[in-house]
Amino acid sequence: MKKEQILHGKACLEVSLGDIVMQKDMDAIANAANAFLRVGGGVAGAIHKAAGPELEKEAMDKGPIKPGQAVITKAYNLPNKYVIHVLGPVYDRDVPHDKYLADCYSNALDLCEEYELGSIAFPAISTGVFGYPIEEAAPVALKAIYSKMPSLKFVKKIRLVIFSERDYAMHIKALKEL
Ligand code: AR6
Repeated sequence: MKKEQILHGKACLEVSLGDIVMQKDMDAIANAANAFLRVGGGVAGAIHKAAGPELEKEAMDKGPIKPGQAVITKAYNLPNKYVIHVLGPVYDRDVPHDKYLADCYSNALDLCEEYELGSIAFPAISTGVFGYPIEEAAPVALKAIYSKMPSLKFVKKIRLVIFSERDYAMHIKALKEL
């Protein structure tokens, strides 16, 4: 698997090329959810398909959520303990989009700390259906995670799982510019 990583504080930040539902070694994965925490497409569709129908039942009771917000559920048939559902900003609508996008990563990491989790994998939130250009989203995501790393007590590994070679290259560029 293609990957690059950096250390900061006591945590490791990794960018890898892959599929968010295949992260067997991670305690939690993040879902690029919709406000009502329904199944949806893209990352959400893949996560709900792999987790099974129980995931939507639990998640829907926790919605609706607002841009930047994060909620946690069990992971059911996924190989992880938890799914952390975040609502990314719709690029043209939810402004300032960079603040809402950073909040997604920051609030998800806060939930990991609250649940004393050691690791989480994120997809590139908002960069699909929600239209956030990948070259703008990559540095926002990486900076939001990087700035939280020194304060993390439980989380030791954060992985950004990127779905295409082109998007992966954008994230590696942003990782090197941190
Ligand atoms: N693993 C990792 N990344 C993936 C995968 C996967 N299996 N599948 C797609 N991506 P999106 P959003 C990438 O649209 O923009 C849903 O319908 C994809 O290439 O899943 O936050 C929800 O219900 C893209 O770069 O999330 C919401 O309504 C990135 O993941 C809405 O879409 C995010 O794409 C959320 O839109």
